[in-house]
Amino acid sequence: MFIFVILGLLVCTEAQGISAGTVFVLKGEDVLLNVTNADVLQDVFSFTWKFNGKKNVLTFQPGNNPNVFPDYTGRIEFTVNNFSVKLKNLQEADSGVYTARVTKPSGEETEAAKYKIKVQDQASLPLLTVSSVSDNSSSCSFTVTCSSQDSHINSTFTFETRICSQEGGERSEGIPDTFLQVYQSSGSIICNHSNHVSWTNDTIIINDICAKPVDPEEFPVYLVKTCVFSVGLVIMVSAVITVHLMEKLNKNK
Ligand SMILES: *[C@@H]1O[C@H](CO)[C@@H](O)[C@H](O)[C@H]1NC(C)=O
Ligand SMILES: *[C@@H]1O[C@H](CO)[C@@H](O)[C@H](O)[C@H]1NC(C)=O
Ligand SMILES: *[C@@H]1O[C@H](CO)[C@@H](O)[C@H](O)[C@H]1NC(C)=O
Ligand SMILES: *[C@@H]1O[C@H](CO)[C@@H](O)[C@H](O)[C@H]1NC(C)=O
Ligand SMILES: *[C@@H]1O[C@H](CO)[C@@H](O)[C@H](O)[C@H]1NC(C)=O
Ligand SMILES: CC(=O)N[C@H]1CO[C@H](CO)[C@@H](O)[C@@H]1O
Repeated sequence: MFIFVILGLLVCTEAQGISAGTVFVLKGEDVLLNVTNADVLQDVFSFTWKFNGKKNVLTFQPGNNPNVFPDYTGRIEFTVNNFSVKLKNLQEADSGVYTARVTKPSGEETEAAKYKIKVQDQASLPLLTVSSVSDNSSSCSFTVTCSSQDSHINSTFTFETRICSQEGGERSEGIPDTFLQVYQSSGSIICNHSNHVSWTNDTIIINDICAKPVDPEEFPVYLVKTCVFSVGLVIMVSAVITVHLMEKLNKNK
């Protein structure tokens, strides 16, 4: 009987967690959990950060030192002014729901913040292989397999005198929030393995497969919309990365 009640409670806390927006964090990185609702921080008797609704992370009573629980000593920073907590060097086991609760002097309790954290490892290197190449004077067609440890996709590309077309190409993996995509961009076939915090790719140059050169510069614009979109994406991402790098360099000076 008791066990059922406990199970029921667990299910409830799980269900609540799903409604909180998920924050994805790369394994080994830090995350700052803010209490943005300043109103609830007026007139605090005691304050707690909890993990998955039951495990204490930290308790605090204004005027005293914060009390950090054993699993978190040395990897947590608490800011007394705004009650935010920084969790450092996150590991997969830290994935879960973090809630902040305020108790008023009257005994009234309020939820001050809630975060669903999901820690993801760097996406592993995928592998791109080519099979069944058919190449003649008017068209070049081939099938690629883009694979990661847990999943794979097959996709067939056909190039007919400068027209590029593709069948298949995208898949969510067995592992949630991890993706495998294959597409052509700038004369290459790209197999992209990504999750919310990282991506990596394996690439094959089309001209290494097809004897007749495929020059993306010469594709008629209206025929390669889908291809150009990927090129645009890569350029945009590169531009963002370049700006970031330049900012970082400037700061270091
Ligand atoms: C907390 O606030 C800081 C800026 O004050 C922001 O960089 C950070 O992403 C916020 N944390 C979360 C989990 O939203
Ligand atoms: C809380 O304080 C910390 C440390 O000063 C700061 O990094 C963070 O952005 C603050 N959070 C909010 C929501 O103001
Ligand atoms: C070239 O190959 C394509 C597909 O493999 C085929 O449909 C086409 O008939 C072939 N053309 C010639 C000239 O052999
Ligand atoms: C992809 O192709 C391989 C052989 O090339 C085959 O074994 C596999 O079942 C195919 N997978 C899908 C999802 O069609
Ligand atoms: C791979 O996929 C990610 C996420 O969709 C994207 O941000 C990244 O630009 C892609 N990389 C390449 C080389 O296309
Ligand atoms: C890890 C990896 O293979 N990264 C490559 C992904 O693709 C870009 C070009 O789009 C290469 O520059 C990277 O080396």
